[in-house]
Amino acid sequence: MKFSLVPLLAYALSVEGHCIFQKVTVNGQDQGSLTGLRAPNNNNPVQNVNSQDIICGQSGSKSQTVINVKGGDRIGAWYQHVIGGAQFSGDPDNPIAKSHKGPIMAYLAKVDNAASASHSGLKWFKIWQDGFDTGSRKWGVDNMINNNGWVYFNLPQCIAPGHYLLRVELLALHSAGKQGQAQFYTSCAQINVSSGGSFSPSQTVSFPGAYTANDPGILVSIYGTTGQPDNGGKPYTVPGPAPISC
Ligand SMILES: [Cu+2]
Repeated sequence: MKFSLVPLLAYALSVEGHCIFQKVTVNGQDQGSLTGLRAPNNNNPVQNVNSQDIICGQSGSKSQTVINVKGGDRIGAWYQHVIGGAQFSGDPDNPIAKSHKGPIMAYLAKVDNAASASHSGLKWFKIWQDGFDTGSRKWGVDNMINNNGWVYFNLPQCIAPGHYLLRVELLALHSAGKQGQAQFYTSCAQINVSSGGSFSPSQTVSFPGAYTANDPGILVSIYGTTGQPDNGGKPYTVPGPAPISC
């Protein structure tokens, strides 16, 4: 019997373990599926850093809700393989395929009305990132998988009150040794900071614009000499600016 591996391989590649950021918690309080979010309708990544889709993902669902938060609140961002959770019972690629190593980041941009503002042309600043820890050799994605898809960070205490878009970005680097093959998984949450401080960023970045396809954290082979996805134990440079401190 002639047995071809080619169709099997093609199938395996077509069910890649992508993911979607699709739910928010505030201090543990569940805001509901897709509530307060601009999220893609499917789990395909964005790979072109110059695309408008790099901002909040491919356009999909857009909530009318603005989520109320305060400076210092603990935000949870939930990534799962497909909208709603696992693709099927026992899905090994939920919340994401284990191959998809990389950093996770959070940015804010001030807007007048988070429910209606365009996400184009905004001035973004980074508030948090989980890159690669050379000691444990764990990536941000490893921590997300260990938390069943949850990414947790605190809104800085100093954030000025008002409406913002909160852009949460997972960058999967398993194929990033070739230009254009890094995978960006991003949605934006619409938030209203009811109390905080008076922070106003002195430096901001644009999306698109903040990244180039050959940034050291975007065009990068994360594999060590024996093929292990640990960046060879070397430090990894997370794309974009440093997170603010206050
Ligand atoms: Cu994927």
